[in-house]
Amino acid sequence: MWNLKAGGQYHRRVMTERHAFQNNDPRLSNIAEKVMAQERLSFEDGVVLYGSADVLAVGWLANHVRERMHGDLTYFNVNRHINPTNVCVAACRLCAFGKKKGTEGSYTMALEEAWETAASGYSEAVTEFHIVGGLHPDLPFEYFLDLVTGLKERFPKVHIKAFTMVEVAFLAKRAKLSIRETLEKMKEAGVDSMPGGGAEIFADRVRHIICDHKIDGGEWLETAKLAHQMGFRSNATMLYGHIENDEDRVDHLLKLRAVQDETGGFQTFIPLAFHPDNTPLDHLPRTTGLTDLRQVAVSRLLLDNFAHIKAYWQMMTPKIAQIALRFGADDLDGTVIEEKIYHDAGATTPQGMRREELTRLIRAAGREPVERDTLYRSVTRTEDSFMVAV
Ligand code: V47
Repeated sequence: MWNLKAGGQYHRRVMTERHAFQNNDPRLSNIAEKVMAQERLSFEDGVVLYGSADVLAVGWLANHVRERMHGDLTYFNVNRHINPTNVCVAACRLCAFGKKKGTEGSYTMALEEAWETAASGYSEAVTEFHIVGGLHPDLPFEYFLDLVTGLKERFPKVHIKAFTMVEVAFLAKRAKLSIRETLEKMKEAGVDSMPGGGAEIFADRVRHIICDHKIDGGEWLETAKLAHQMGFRSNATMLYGHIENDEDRVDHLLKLRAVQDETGGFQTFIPLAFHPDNTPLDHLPRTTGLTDLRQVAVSRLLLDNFAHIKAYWQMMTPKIAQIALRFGADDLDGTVIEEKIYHDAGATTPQGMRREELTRLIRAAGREPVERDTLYRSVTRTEDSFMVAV
């Protein structure tokens, strides 16, 4: 139905059972109809969603989808990040974390140290270790396998989400193994799933500038596909807010959607806002709150085959992440305990957050917190342990 508004502007209202969608951008009307009819959005729709001045209407649509999928349920986990080394040969312009071997601030944990780190800094049992590191020029593949095996021996109940597709491809090359053989060995060692990092932006033009020495976008997607076919679940990310344009972002999201159609192996999508401090791109401005919220919303709308969209509070700040729970996100990530990648690049968020604080943020957004494990099974806690619903 069309309503004539004062000033001659037409506003379209798309009726649903419970709500009416209103917008100040007529280009959103067709998109709203598709969203209500659960039809897939196109590349052109994605570009319109990024370009629309009516961010609240875009957010409303994303929230509609989020509530259709999850109601008020909002997920978080009790996890710990471990970054075994920051030594990296890649020298990506986007990164402040990676250091050349032997330079100031570079480090590599001895295995004992990594295992001790895993046990430190929390009083509640974590359900997940999130392990990401630099591309070290001479640490052997066995170091990473031993790291995982040792963690599994010490913490048999904890899910190990380790090594981005970029690390998998790099370790395969170093060990002179195929990607399949590398993934098989990781599985034998105890890797349970993979984090979503290293995806950045798939478009070659952008990738050449921000992370020239990493695998290209096609290789990232092929590695993820193979991992899924071998039974791993993984996450997917997109680094936005640097030199990419709206078309690059849509292209990235639709490439992920196409792989997900084939494998169904992605669990959650995590948009990551570029933090420029201490990187060669430090002349670029930081993203704004509305850019972050729009990114969450467009991700929810385009990635119709992803179950979850994560508002990673470490990257967005707890306040924006909380608002994102009304812009399409259904997950805040976790307690983290110690974050390095964003803090090296100027993040001012706390290093970690207690479980109680995460649930408070979720409840204050009018949502219902659910502690999950990495595979989104609900977790029930006893005093010093946890149980996963299967
Ligand atoms: O791949 C690096 C990004 C990623 C910067 O799977 C930067 O659950 C912004 O992937 N500014 C690693 N971003 C982190 C990651 C991640 C985080 C949380 C949860 C999950 C998950 C995965 O961090 C890198 C890169 O895209 N990154 N430097 C920077 N200066």
